[in-house]
Amino acid sequence: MSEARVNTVLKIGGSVITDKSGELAAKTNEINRIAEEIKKANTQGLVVVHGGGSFGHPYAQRYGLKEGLKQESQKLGFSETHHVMTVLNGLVMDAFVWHAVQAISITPSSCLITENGRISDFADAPLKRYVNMGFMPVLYGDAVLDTKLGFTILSGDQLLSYLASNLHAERMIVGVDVDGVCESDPKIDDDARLLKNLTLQDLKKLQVRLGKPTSSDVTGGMLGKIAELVPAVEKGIEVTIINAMKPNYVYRALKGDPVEGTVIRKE
Ligand code: IP8
Repeated sequence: MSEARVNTVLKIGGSVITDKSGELAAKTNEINRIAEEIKKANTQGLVVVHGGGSFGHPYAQRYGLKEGLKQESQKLGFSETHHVMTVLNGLVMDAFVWHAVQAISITPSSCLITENGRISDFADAPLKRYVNMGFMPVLYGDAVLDTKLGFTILSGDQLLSYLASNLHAERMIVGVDVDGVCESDPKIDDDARLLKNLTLQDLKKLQVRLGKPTSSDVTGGMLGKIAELVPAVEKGIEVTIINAMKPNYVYRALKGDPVEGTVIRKE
């Protein structure tokens, strides 16, 4: 079969589509608005990944899933964590289908395996075929099997970067609940200065400076996000980080129109 024509991989952060101060708290208005923007942008060759927010993270943390299988009782936690992710994904899929987007959900725990937390095996033939046929695959951070750890938590960011690299995407767009990458943590510092353009060199310095992830986020917050994006950026895939809470930012980023945020390039 010919190569899948994936152009853009878009990540919608869990903090955008859920309320992270609650548990199992979906922001259905935001989910619907973003589905509408994606419909309106009509981007060809688009793959969407969403995060776990107040669905996946509290469960993954409660059962210590990221560190792997240590006791039998965690297996129920694995089932629960994966299940709540399918519930959130169902809400996202609801919004896409009702906005007449040809979206198709692809379950990471059923088609990929990690080794020590890194994707090592991905049965991507269906995904590629869906893209070739004009569908928009929708994936998410998930509880997944791991050859060394038994199981672990795969972040949507690792998935985003992996898909962009392996499907030879031209760009990645990351929608978060802040304006982009800032010099300090914008959730603590009101005067945090937005960094509009970064190179990999700048990124490395920033990794040292950016704050620790919040305790509710088992996959590492902004710091984890940036570390995950590096391999794709190294391959020359540009990343734009935008505030997806702001109406039409996702739409404008997809259209390639000017939009406030942080663009990260190789150099
Ligand atoms: O929100 C993690 O995905 P992320 C998903 O993209 C789970 O880090 C299950 C916690």
